[in-house]
Amino acid sequence: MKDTKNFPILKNDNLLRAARGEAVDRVPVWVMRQAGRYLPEFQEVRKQHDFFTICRTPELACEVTMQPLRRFDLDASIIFSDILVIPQALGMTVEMHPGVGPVFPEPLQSPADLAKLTPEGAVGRLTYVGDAITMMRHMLDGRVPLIGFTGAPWTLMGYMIEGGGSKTMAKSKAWLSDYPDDAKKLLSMLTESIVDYLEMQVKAGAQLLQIFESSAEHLPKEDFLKWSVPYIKEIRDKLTQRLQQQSIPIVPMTIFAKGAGHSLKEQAALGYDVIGLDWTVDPIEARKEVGPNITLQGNLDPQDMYKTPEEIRALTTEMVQKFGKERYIANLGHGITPQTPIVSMETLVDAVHKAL
Ligand code: 1CP
Repeated sequence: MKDTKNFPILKNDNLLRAARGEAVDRVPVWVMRQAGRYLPEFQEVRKQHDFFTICRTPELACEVTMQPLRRFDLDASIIFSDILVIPQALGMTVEMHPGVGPVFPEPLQSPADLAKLTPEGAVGRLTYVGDAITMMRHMLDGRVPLIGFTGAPWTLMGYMIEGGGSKTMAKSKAWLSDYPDDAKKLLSMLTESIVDYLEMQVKAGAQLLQIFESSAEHLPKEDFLKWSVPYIKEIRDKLTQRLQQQSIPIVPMTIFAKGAGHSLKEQAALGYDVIGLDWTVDPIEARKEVGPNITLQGNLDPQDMYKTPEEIRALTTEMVQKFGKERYIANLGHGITPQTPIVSMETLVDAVHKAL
């Protein structure tokens, strides 16, 4: 049943070409969290099923992955899942409370709790993501590439210690200063699981991988370079090596470290093909920082999606013109928010395609 060899031929490969630095027919565009709460058809599915049931049921995960593609002329799909499936596979309970977000009833409270985590066989508990990826490749019928993803170690560590979203990451930061060896142990454990998980996603059919370091924004530059960057580099290096050993081609990889516009040069040295930018970064400045050999992705402010279609079109056109057609993937600077009007997405996608 699991056919990972005879995938349909890709008809629109602009995303992959942009990621590899090749010429594109049009600037590719997709949107972080393009499946989700701003879509009424997603809300309908959500009324009937728990969030993680959707993630764990390939038919449901594929249905919601497909939803934005039915409405918008997007150039990529991203498999429906969540970054928090890794903490779950490590033995932690994660619940998704509507209107609140993720909740861990028993977060890591002290280094002694690390002994409760179960890294052995963790990737075996995530095969449902691989199954959804394989099913989705067939369902897409080659229309656009399929993106796989993971959270980065520091971001996942944050959720596991804070027990959910946090405005300050105070407890996680206290681990970095009070228990640095245990913090390293946890970050290394997460890194290993992430490499296994991404290897599995590539084998299942993921055509590009994005690493979400969404909580980079909480770290000052020095701490970002110490507690985030080395693990992100290790993920890329180990995955490349792992796939090479099995003669499997590596797929392009994107690092999206939100709030780390202070370290674009350092990010450009990590071996990733694409750097995702949040909306605080100026496109021209970013290009100067990273040089010509990296693809940039981003970065319209998600709050701009509440403006009028005319304003969204003008802002999008200006953004695309600043980035240019080479080595560029259009996106928002973070995930689309739940109250975004549908017409804003239509306008964004159309404006990207018509900008150049
Ligand atoms: O369409 C897509 O982009 C694919 C689906 C996707 C992705 C890539 C979801 C579905 N989540 C994610 C990644 C994710 N999850 C990130 C990284 C991206 C980002 O920074 O936005 C993070 C931080 C999470 C954690 C998470 N899951 C949050 C944030 C909580 C916070 O404030 O700290 C929330 C609200 C979720 C739930 C979630 N994940 C996805 C959806 C559609 C939802 C809404 C849940 C619901 O329906 O109730």
